[in-house]
Amino acid sequence: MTSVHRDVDDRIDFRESSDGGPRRPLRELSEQDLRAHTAEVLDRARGRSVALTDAVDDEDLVKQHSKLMSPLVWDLAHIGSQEEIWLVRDVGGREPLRPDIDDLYDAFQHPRATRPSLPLLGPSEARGYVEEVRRKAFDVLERTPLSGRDVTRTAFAFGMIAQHEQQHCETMLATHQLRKGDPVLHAPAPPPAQVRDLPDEVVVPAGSFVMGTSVEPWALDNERPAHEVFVDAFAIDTTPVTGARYAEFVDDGGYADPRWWSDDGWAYRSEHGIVAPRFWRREGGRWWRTRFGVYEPVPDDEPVVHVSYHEAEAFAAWAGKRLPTEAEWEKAARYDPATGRSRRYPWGDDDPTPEHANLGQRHLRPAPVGAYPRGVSALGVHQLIGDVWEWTSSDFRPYPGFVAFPYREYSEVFFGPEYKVLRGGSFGSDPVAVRGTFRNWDLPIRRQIFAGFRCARDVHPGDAGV
Ligand code: AVJ
Ligand code: FE
Repeated sequence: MTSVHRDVDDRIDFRESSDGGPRRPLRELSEQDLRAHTAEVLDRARGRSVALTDAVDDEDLVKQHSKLMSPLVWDLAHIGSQEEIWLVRDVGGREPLRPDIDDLYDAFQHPRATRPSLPLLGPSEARGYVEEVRRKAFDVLERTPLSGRDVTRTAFAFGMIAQHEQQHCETMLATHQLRKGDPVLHAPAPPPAQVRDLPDEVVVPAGSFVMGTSVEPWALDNERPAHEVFVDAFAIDTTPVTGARYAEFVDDGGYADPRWWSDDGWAYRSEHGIVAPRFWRREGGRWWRTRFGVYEPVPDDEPVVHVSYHEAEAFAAWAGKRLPTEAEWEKAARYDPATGRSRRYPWGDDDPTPEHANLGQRHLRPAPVGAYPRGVSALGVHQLIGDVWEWTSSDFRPYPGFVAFPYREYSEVFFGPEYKVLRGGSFGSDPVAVRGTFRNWDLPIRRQIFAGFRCARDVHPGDAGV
């Protein structure tokens, strides 16, 4: 794969939205409309963090449910602390509210495992703090010109903080999944499959496409800039790998056969005695799982979730395939062969609606494959956005021309070989925090996140379909 950094066609074509009204790009909104939209997005994030923290009692809020996670009350105050730092102090130029707690909620000062022993704000203090910060942040939003400085142009910092809160809402949802006890979160089931008998794979011919973005106003630093990438011909699974298909791998002895595993993967599997996805259990001749406190059969046709990179890679080897690279994933999601453009989302440039993708914690599980025909990409690939994060084979690295913005600790300090990129968002991700260009990353051993995968393979000129 080669990548060229030069001026590329990176425009956005908005069409009519499904409800008839024009859906306009953020940068074309009046300041007043942009403020109203931004306030709505911030309100939606707050509604969710309040719901996730009100769902349990105070004892549960301050407790550590897993060594991998912070107490929920830490996430809540950390959300407020980041909002204070960026919106109140930096953008607003206001006096600090609680300079004394900056360090407690600095993720780099205290690893997750040590957070419960810190003198954290208690539940009611934390709730009061985030409310006070939000009042000030809304006041700043009212008064700040949304042009000029890079950090305020098109309300960037406000969008970044809304995404930050939603990212922590997904983290808090993962904490809920690790929590023991009766179910406290409830949501309707996702839609059933609408289309069946989809082809197994889609073949994508060799060629260049535009990866990343320079024009999406709320895209984060690691998604920038847009650059042209040549991708060899490949085939990619039409849908994520399902629970039934994954169970075939498990039942075929996949976890006991080092042929399918990398050295690191085999060592990790052996050391931790891993024999199936996290939260799976074999009972009465079939696989069961625990999902937000509910014990239920693993659904055959839902994408598998809670697998590590190592497990995804081993499955792919067993299946005679491999994981897609990040560029392959993004090309499958965004490239429109009819126009040669890269779209914002698989279905086009319009923001996601409930018809397009399973996002936003509307359903507390992935939807069956085939449930979102309206979310299909121009190339014919389904469910790239929503349902489950998808592991790619790529390390988390900067694009050519990367500039850290507005702070090195968002992305830059994580670049390198330790982290693998995940794409597409999950049922737990809010639409504001997922795009065709959005990049997530985690360690290859992690499986508490809502991650699954799909496979890819090389195809060669002369193979059928190329
Ligand atoms: C992009 C999901 C890897 O949760 O560690 C939250 C997002 N950065 N607070 C994370 C983030 C700072 C980040 N991920
Ligand atoms: Fe954070």
